Amino acid sequence: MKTLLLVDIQNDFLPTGALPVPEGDMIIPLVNRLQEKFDLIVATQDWHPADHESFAVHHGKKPGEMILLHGIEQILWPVHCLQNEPGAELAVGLETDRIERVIQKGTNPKVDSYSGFFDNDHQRDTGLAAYLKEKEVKELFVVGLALDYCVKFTALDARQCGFNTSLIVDGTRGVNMAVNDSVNAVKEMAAAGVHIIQSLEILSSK
Ligand code: VGL
Ligand code: ZN
Repeated sequence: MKTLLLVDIQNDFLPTGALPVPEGDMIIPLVNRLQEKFDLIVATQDWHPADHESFAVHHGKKPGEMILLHGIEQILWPVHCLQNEPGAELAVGLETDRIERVIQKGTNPKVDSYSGFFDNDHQRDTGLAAYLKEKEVKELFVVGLALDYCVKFTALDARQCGFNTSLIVDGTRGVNMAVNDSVNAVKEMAAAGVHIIQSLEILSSK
C-alpha cells in the first residue's frame, strides 16, 4: 500500500487560523492532486482539550516562550485546535472523501503530541503504527503542517517504526518560530533516513 499521510491540515494552521503557518493554505490544492496517486490516505488531527498545558495562557506567558512541562521542554502555543471547534476541523478546501482514518492526538492535557505516532514523552501510542502495519504499508509519504513541528516528528517516528518514509517537501510549510527551523527540520529528517522529494516526482508518474 502506497500511503499518503496528511499531517494536521487543519483550519487553525492556515494563515487565518489561531496558530498560523505562513502559506499553509498553499499546500491544499497540491495535496488534493497528490491524493489521486495513492492507494491509502490517512490523516492526523491535533485535537486538544481547553485545559491543554501547551497553551501559553495557562501559564501567564506568551506564545513562543519555553517552559519545562512535567520534565519535558515545551514551547508555549496560542490556544489552537480545540476539540469540536471549527479551528480543529480538517482545512476548508481539503479533499476528505478518500481519507480512511483520522488519528487524533494531543488529547492528554499534560503532554504535547507533535508526532502522529506517539506523545512527546513517548509514553502513549496513538495506534497509527499498528494501523499502518495492519494495512501492510511499506512506503509512507508525508505532507502537511507544520514542517518544523508535527510533520518533522511524525516523519522521524515513521522511520523509527520501520517505514520507508518520504517527505514531499513542497507539500509542507513551516511555522518558523526561529528563522531556520524549516531548513534544519529537513536536514534532521534527511539525516534520519527520510527521503526528501518534490511532488513532481509523484505527479509525473502514472
Ligand atoms: C503543531 C504546534 C502545536 C503542528 C501542533 O501541527 O505542527 N504545532 N501543535
Ligand atoms: Zn497542538
